[in-house]
Amino acid sequence: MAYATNPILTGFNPDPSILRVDGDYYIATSTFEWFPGVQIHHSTDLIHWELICHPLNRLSQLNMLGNQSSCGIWAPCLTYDNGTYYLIYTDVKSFLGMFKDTHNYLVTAKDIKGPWSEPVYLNSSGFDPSLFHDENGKKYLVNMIMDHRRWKSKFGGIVIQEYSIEKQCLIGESKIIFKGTPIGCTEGPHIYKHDGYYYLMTAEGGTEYAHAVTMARSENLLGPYEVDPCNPVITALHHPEQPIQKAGHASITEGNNGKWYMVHLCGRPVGENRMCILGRETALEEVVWKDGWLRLANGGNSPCETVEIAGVTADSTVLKKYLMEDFDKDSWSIHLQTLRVPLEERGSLTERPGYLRLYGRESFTSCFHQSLLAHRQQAFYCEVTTKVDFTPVNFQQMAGLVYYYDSLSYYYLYITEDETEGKVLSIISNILGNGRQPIGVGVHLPALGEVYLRLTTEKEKAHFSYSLDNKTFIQIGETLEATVLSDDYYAPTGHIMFTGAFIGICCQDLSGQGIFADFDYFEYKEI
Ligand code: 6LW
Repeated sequence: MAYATNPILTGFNPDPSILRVDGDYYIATSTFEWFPGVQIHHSTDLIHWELICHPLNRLSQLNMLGNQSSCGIWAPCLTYDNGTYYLIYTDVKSFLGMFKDTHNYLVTAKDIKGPWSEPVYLNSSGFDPSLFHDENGKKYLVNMIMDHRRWKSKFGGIVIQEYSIEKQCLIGESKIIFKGTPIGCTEGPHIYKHDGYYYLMTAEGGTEYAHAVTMARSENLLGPYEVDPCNPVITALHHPEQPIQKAGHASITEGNNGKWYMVHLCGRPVGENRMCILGRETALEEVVWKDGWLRLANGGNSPCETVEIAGVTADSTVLKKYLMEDFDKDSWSIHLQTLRVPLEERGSLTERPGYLRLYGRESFTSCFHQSLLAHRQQAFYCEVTTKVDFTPVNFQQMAGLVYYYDSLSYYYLYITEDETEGKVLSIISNILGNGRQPIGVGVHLPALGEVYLRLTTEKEKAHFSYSLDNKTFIQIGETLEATVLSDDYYAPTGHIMFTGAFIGICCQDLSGQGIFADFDYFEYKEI
């Protein structure tokens, strides 16, 4: 017996869109302001998953310069028809306040690993677009309609419109086919044809602890749709004691074994305030079609921690993740991402062979040109180490290791030059924009030479340490509260944010003199 353990995609991998082609499974997930855009994981057994590509790897496909935090790629939809892979995505330009600017695009490829095409613009009427390939060869785009009018629900319903491959645009009239259920917050639509019915699956309840999956069906694509009498199909709302929470925003596929599976967004809260440090992740459930409706195979409607995968004899062990990126090749690991745009001239793997040279640019507050390369945090217990050679000449020049949520919330262990104390190692703690420097000027460092910087995370807690010999690591600064680097920590502000925590290397030069820092390696180790 083989089984999958949830979440199957750990760390910030929300809004999963699953696809099976010729016995291979693929899941596309959201990447927000992180570049390149969209993560596609691959599996042959639903248990072991490998990140294989980011389809949006060119500025002509995705230019997020200036995008606010938590904007960018929301909820991609990956489908396949007649030898072509289709990826629908939204580049959200802004979302705080009354309005959201949500531009929806389509790219295609003959191979899942690309090259993916230039984008075709579709519409901007709302987010969570999804492409349905009908049996008659016609294709339809569905998305949620964003309604900014204060006397209406922001969630204006699910709209459908035909897409023409020939004309490469939406054609005909659009129509709202589903206004949602009393659960509300109707989004994340996907249409499936099964046993003569069109099934419209949506996410409802909002992406936090009331999240749920709603199913409706119709004999006609354009409706009317009747809601599942036992709705919702899945939610964790009534079981706050369970480790897998926030179950919603799902997609389904038939498995190689003839059974059906659902992947859905989930969260794993920690601490008394139930904060999901690892962001929203992806879980798997086995589902069955029963009496014309979709049901969880476990008989209930709340998520499972493990799922038996019939017909698979794979070893169910999932190894702890480990990455040693030593920057000795012409590109870095697929697991490392930049903010909003590629590093381009801000980073070099050739100026000093075996090192990544980061040229100092803008601060973490900037939504434009940051010199930062980071790995999503995918486990509660991990240790990240880098070795950096940096010789700043003023206090506006910094380089180091950052534990990052977004432009307002991060912990930064950095090297700088103090006009009185010389080269020092210091810490910035900036949470929801409230900046602190908990250790003052910082610890003196030798004027020249490399320093080892480390972050160790232990669920709700974390701490920085440093070494000059890579043998003795000395903790620097206080124990850090990790739960503040989470979507949930923003909730009291009235703003929902959407990303998880990242750990990265970076360099800033606010004096504009273009100083650089050389990073010998970046090691991410789950412990
Ligand atoms: C996603 C939508 C949502 O597009 O969050 O809260 C967005 N609901 O379904 C980003 O994950």
